[in-house]
Amino acid sequence: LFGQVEAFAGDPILSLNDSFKTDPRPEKVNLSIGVYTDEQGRLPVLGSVRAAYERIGFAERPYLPMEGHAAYREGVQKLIFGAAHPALTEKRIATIQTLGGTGAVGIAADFLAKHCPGRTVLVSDPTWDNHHGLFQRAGFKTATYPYWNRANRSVDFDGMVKALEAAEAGSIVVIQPVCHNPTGVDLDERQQATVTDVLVAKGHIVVFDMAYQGFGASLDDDAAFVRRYAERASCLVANSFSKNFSLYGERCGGLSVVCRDHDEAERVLGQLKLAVRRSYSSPPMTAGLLVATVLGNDDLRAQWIREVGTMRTRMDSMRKRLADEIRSLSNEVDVGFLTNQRGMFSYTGLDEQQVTTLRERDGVYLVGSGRMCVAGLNEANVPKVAKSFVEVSQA
Ligand code: PLP
Ligand code: TYF
Repeated sequence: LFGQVEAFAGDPILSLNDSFKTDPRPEKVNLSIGVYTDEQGRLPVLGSVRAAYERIGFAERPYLPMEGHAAYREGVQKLIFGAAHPALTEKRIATIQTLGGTGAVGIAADFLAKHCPGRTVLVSDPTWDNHHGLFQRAGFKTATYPYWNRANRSVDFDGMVKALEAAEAGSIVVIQPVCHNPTGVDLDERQQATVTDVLVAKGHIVVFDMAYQGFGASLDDDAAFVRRYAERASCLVANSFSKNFSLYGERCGGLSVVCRDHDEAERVLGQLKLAVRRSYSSPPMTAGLLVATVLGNDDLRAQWIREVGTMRTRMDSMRKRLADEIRSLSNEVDVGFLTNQRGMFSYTGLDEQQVTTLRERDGVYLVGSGRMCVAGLNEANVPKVAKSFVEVSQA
């Protein structure tokens, strides 16, 4: 019956993570998968989340509504837009609880396929691979806009603007507003303003995908691009709590659609609920309660904001430690990119061959594109990673 079914090659990043686990070398270093680990290499259990878990306890578990937990959805809106944002006070944002950031982008794609069909979808080159996959699954063709400038390891801003201007009016444009995966380079405030002008003038439909809010500068600063954009035009915002709550397996995320007015938002919310109904009916209760309890209580929210700060500060200091350590070994390797990029990832500029050498010879695992997850660095492994990096760069 299923003899013709093709084998699935697996997700390259998850496969790499699996081969890391079976690598017997004790001094191996995992800088591959996008997961935040602490100085001891463990997934943190945030104190705010543990406290929320204890407050929730276990009681009856009815279905949540299609759109998710009410306090969760309110928490998402305040966190992303800020409590005083006009779109929020005017009640023209439709927000649903989703199955992580992946679920948010997936429902966004399904919603757009039904209500804005036939448009081109533009994603950054490079981007999180699933952007192509999720929009193609929904029936769209995807194309790319330039983003990465290999020569100076920064944003190819001119290329990006030209492509957005050249695209057919009303195209769907996916933008990672902060802590870009996989490059680690973001638009600065002036560039955000220029891109906003182009997007609004062309009537493009923007899908912001924010998976790392709080890992750039602060929870509020990281949302600034989205907040300013939403003052100018309607847009969709997918957000993930996987990383900033360290709740990967609970599948916590949100999708918010900023609309013209309250009536439009009500109708859009209805269509989002329908998309959910046809896909998985309703989101998970424990995920909803955990995040809603942290975001909805002043004490837990304050504690969580501090804990996000701790994760961000550790990643920043590891970037600096690695740069310093490489400089102490060689002044021929340019390490400025490490501290100019931010969030969980750095595009190192290493090619596939160099990445293979790092892995096979030294047990240092990066993604084949040269992406390094800086959260996998710690005080103990930085000297080893620096030495490998210098050797492979100068070979
Ligand atoms: N979007 C981007 C840009 C990501 O990097 C990720 C996760 O790596 C996601 C979405 C998916 O997030 P989640 O794990 O919450 O589904
Ligand atoms: O970029 C990354 O590292 C993550 C990894 O189902 C990932 O996207 C890949 C597949 C998946 C969950 C996470």
